[in-house]
Amino acid sequence: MAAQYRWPVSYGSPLLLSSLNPAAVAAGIDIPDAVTIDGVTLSRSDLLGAATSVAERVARAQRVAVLAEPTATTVLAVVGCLIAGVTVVPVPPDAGNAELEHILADSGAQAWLGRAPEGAALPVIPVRLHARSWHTYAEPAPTATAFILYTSGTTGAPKGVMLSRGAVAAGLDALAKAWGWTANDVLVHGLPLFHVHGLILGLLGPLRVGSPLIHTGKPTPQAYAQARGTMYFGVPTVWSRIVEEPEAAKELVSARVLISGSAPLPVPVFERLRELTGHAPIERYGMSETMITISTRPDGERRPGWVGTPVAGVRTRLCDEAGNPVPHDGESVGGLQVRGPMLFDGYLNRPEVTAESFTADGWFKTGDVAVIDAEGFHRIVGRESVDLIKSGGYRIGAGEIETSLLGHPAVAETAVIGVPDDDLGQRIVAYVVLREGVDAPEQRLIDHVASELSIHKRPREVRVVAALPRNAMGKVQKKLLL
Ligand code: MCA
Ligand code: AMP
Repeated sequence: MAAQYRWPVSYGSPLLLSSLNPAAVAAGIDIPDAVTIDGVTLSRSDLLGAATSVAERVARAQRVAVLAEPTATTVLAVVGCLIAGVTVVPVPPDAGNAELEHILADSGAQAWLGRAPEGAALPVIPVRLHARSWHTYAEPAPTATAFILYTSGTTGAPKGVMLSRGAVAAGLDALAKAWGWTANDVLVHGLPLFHVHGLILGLLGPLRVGSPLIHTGKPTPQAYAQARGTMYFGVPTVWSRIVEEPEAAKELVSARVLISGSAPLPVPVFERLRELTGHAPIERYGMSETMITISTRPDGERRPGWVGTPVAGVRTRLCDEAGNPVPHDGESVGGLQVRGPMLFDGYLNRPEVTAESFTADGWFKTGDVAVIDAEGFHRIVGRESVDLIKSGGYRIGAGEIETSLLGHPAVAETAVIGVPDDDLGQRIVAYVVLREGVDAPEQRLIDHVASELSIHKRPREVRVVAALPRNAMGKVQKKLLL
């Protein structure tokens, strides 16, 4: 457990989902459209009543898995668990067998809440959209684990990031302050509900701040254009697809803020978005382990290619490989380290990896390299490791894909890299040496990964080669493949 590394939590409302305060809802402080998703609109009282009914059914569990499809069922499952104080393990809805087995075994989830994948071995607790309960639950402690989010590392299977309720609340309050986010906003996005971006910022944010949420389903330019919100979230791939459709982009003129994160926003996309919508996008930087720690501000400078300054409660610094400080002069590059009240409590079941990811004096080593200028503005230069790939805003470990490919009978050796891609930021490319005398169409290898892991982890391209470039020690030289 790494709770000792987190700074003390001090946050606004003592209720994590403060807009669902039972007393306020009973007193008639309701809105008809708290959440709109998958063709269903839930008022605040619908949401509270139905989620409390879920809470009653799930309250005796400690930890449950939720197949995080973008549906009202997922929303009620997550909110019900938060009401009851049960830890949620969100599972990508398209997770293949290997990924699913790993997440369930590692997390120790006791049941599926809501819809379960076909052939599920765990018991299934149903979620009923029209059930209602008005039982009141005491607010669980801020130290309780709200979520275990699975995220890829450079090697091995994904690790479970433990996020406490206090960290979530502090992270959301810092963003509300940074972005001037209030109950008068209407948030629009179409991001997946199994990562910090779509789930915590994109669902719990509105429920804490009290602003309605419109989830668009697939985040297409047309869906964003039609939604008519004040605040839009997107990963860079979403924004680059929007600027390719100027008619849709122009519909965003009436928004208050457009916010980009999860991966670097290319400068030409930033500029084109400003031209078409009149809004210079807000860029913000974060990680599953830290939530959002750095952002530009709607009332401050927005500099293309830069992600701004730390949000409330966060401190940042740069260090070289020996741990010595690197000057904040806008040019010197160093490893970015952060601290703040929104940091995670460690990787589940991995105390050594948790300890290694913090410095002796309690700073989290992000693994990103950055520069900081004299005004405290940050630019993310890249990752320390070539083995962490960002594709469509998803963090994908090369090692996990290599393990999957090596499990295919035709593959003798493989090296997976991320190559620059205009649409996805990075595109996953697998170099493969086939076993002698064996042939396998490239598409079959791609499908193999898509069926074992999640679809977004599939290589977009497989390049069959006679040998991989190796150094004298026999280590694959991925930089030569790039
Ligand atoms: C193609 N498909 C296949 C295959 N080939 N399906 C199965 N097997 C195959 N071999 C089809 C699928 O049927 C599906 O089609 C489509 O490919 C899905 O491909 P995908 O690449 O996933 O879709 P995309 O349209 O290219 O997605 C772009 C996207 C997505 C919508 C931008 O990448 C996305 O949602 N990204 C968000 C990532 C995110 O939220 N990251 C946050 C983590 P069909 O679509 O027709 O069904 S970062 C974070 O949380 C931190 C804190 C932060 O900073 O925010
Ligand atoms: P994840 O844990 O999936 O959220 O991935 C976190 C990683 O995404 C960070 O370590 C960065 O490499 C990258 N990232 C997130 N936001 C940004 C951003 N605004 N600019 C550049 N990289 C980003």
